[in-house]
Amino acid sequence: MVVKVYGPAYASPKRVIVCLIEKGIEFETVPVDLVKGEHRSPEYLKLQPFGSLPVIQDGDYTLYESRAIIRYYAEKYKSQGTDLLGNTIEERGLVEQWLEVEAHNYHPHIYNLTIQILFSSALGFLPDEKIIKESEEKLGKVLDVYEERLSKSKYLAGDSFSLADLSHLPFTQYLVGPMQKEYLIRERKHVSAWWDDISNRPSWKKVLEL
Ligand SMILES: N[C@@H](CCC(=O)N[C@@H](CS)C(=O)NCC(=O)O)C(=O)O
Repeated sequence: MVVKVYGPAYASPKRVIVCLIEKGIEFETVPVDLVKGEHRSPEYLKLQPFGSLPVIQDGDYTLYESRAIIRYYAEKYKSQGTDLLGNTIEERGLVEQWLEVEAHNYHPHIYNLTIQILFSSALGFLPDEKIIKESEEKLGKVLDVYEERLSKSKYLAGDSFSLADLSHLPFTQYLVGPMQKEYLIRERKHVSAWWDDISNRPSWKKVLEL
């Protein structure tokens, strides 16, 4: 059964796609155009009642929320492809901890920057310099904690690449690329080495080519 991923052009669906590639799971993509409002169509809202991307359909199983989807596939195919969850329950605990950090400490600030810098004109408003400055500062403080953590372990949850690292890829790519805020990564030695490592994985390079 080929997994259908809705909305491949955007960052959150890419979180799912890079996971499917790491796990060696076959997938196909279904374009959904946010600018045209396709995520608000009655058909799409039947799949994702909050109107966000992504959704996956796997046979008659439908799942939304990108981090729920990556946890589902990492667990379902634990022994296939890259193990993304750790080998012991303690390692798993750390993966979960850093996934939560990504979602609740890292993501809100990088998401604000994304909306203000990259999508404000498409959404019809002017970027708010105050929000940009504050978000940049707050993200810097979060990255200071990452720097400390990554001075002690190669990846966020330990010695192996995991869902916790993977989950950072799409929005950090916006940060270092179109947002031109690469300095936030590069001025922190261990964060910089970590970013080079995870963003050079063949799975992520493949996502960028899609
Ligand atoms: N928590 C959701 C958030 C997904 C999200 O923010 N998706 C964006 C695209 S990257 C989106 O659909 N934005 C349009 C909207 O929410 O109206 C997830 O991780 O799946």
